[in-house]
Amino acid sequence: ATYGIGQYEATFESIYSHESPMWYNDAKFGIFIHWGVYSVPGWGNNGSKESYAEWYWWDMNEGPDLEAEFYQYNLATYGPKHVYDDFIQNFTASAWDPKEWVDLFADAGAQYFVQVSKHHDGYAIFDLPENVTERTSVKQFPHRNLLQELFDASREYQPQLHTATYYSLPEWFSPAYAPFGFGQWPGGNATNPYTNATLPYTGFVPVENYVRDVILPEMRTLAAMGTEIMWCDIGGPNLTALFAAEFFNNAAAEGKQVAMDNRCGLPGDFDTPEYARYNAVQVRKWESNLGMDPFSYGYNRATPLDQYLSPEGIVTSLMDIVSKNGNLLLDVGPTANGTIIAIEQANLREAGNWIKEHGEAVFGTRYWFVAPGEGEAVRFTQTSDAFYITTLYPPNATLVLDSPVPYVLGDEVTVVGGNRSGTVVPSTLLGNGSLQLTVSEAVRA
Ligand code: FUL
Repeated sequence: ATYGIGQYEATFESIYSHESPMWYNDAKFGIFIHWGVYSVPGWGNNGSKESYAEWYWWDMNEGPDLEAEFYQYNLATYGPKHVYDDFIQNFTASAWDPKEWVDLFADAGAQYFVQVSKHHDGYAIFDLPENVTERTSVKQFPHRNLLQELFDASREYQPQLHTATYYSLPEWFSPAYAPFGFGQWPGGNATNPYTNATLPYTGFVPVENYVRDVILPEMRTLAAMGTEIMWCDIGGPNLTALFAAEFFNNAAAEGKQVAMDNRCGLPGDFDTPEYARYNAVQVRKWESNLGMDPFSYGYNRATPLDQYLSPEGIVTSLMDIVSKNGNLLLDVGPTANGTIIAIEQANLREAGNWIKEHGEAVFGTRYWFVAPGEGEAVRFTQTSDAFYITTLYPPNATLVLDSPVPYVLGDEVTVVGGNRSGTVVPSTLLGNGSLQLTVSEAVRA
């Protein structure tokens, strides 16, 4: 891909010609952060009933018929007159040290993070002019430009740690824009029929105005703050081609490379399967996003701690995804005071030990053209001068690879990482062409 200065025009074809940057293809592992007003209730039910906790506002408005347990939980916990924006005063960030976050991301071996800058609830955690919106963490609680503080803290780790932002295009229930937005009050007005709570109704604006006066300036603000990925959500009415041409051209002029995902209303640079992943190699770049929580991005206090993704789960997911040309964007859901809960921290750090120790098989690699079948507990990556075999479980003493691998008689197979790094693993080709490795007790231990 080339990224020429002034190369991009605000047309579908021009923006579509952009590709995911080299740093992004090399980075493999990012941390997603859903932190906002929804972190205050921080609840999304559990088990098979679990829903995304960052959807609290949506679910609390669904009423007793559609979301009975949600409705009851909200009523029992906060009473009938409590509206979503009453949570804002408890979005305190009182225990938040952005440096602790970026230290954790670095310990985890992550190469980038994607901070939610504004979710569907429309509450931005960065500064915006009053004529764009007053629902920001600067104008209201906790009266801080949280995104800017996080970006500032991440400087210590740059350029290794890339800084990026999630941005939801539409907003729910905004008194000014709801009618064309993603959601409406049930019944189509600004009073919630189930709680009788009424939001100040300021009249509705046409969609073109919302896109021009809210979405575009918000995206431009994020670009000016130096976001390296515009990770949009939901799509819908937009001026994305106009924004993207500026975003790409300005980056090129600064000698930087930036990316957009596939949810900005255009195909974007990479696909974003959600709590899902591809089973086969995809030639187009992709990124699987999922929470460490079994089914929520935002903090969910109802989730038992033993259900968070384990260190083994993180590592095997990463290697599976990377072997198929994907990146892993793994989400943490901090609490309202800015704490990343202990289980998430511990599991990220433990996974990070493995990831960093085996970094040469992960970062900067490319996929091998064939991914082993589901039953085969190995994954392949390669660079221009090495081929890597990662076992998803401790291997048997004799490991036979049925998949075709670029092995030539006489090639040396050695251990990567740890204190046995460099140890030779005896290898041979079987009569049917399969590679057989003899993995000694010492190497397996
Ligand atoms: C979805 C959103 O609705 C979820 O809340 C979450 O942000 C996920 C990454 O994208 O579309």
